[in-house]
Amino acid sequence: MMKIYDAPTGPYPARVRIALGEKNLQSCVEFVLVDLWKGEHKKPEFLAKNYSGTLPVLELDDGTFLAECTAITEYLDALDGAPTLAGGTPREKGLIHMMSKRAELELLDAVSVYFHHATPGLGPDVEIYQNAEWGFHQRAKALKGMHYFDGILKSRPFVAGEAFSMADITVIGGLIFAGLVALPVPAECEALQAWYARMQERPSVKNRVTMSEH
Ligand code: GTS
Repeated sequence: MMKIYDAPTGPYPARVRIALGEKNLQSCVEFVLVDLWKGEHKKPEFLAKNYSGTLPVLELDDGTFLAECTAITEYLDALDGAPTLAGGTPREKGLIHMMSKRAELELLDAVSVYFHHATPGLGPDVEIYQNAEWGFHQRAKALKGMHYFDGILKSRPFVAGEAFSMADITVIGGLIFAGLVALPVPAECEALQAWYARMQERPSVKNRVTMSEH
């Protein structure tokens, strides 16, 4: 049985949980809780699994560790030989990768930097270096990113085009994190709000937190 090291309510873990739900793979993994608030992810034992000290991490049956949501999602998506989340054609793959990376750079990672640098973050024991100015700069970047994705979603039903993909999952992660740090989607971003409401109806998104309670 594969193992996922994560935290049930975390925005990055959410990305892999949504991917598992979309691919109907929830019963193929065992969840191992890592307590971020206690800094378990920065302890040598965990750093041996993921040098970057972040969640989630997927452990394969042969002992291989996969970190990075994008890498884990691509792996899970390819298992059945019918990739949907990372794209099938070269064009789809390129567009999805670009839009997912953009969602990290312009939204999700920016919100994360805001959280870790301009708020108490995970507390003084874990946040050993903070730069509030950088954090607020990233907060502004995230808000700008929301406007960008709003513009994208005015003209297409999903972030990378006509179908749900990893790029949608990454923007969802961004909005989950934004919700946790009280950074709401601006009212004028109507297309982004309508898309997010639709996304929250998907079973994979709805059931992600309780997925591990079996
Ligand atoms: N680039 C990584 C990925 O895509 O997997 C980022 C992962 C990440 O930042 N994960 C968060 C983390 O480990 C988990 S959560 O905050 O979403 O629950 N943060 C802890 C830290 O100290 O940065």
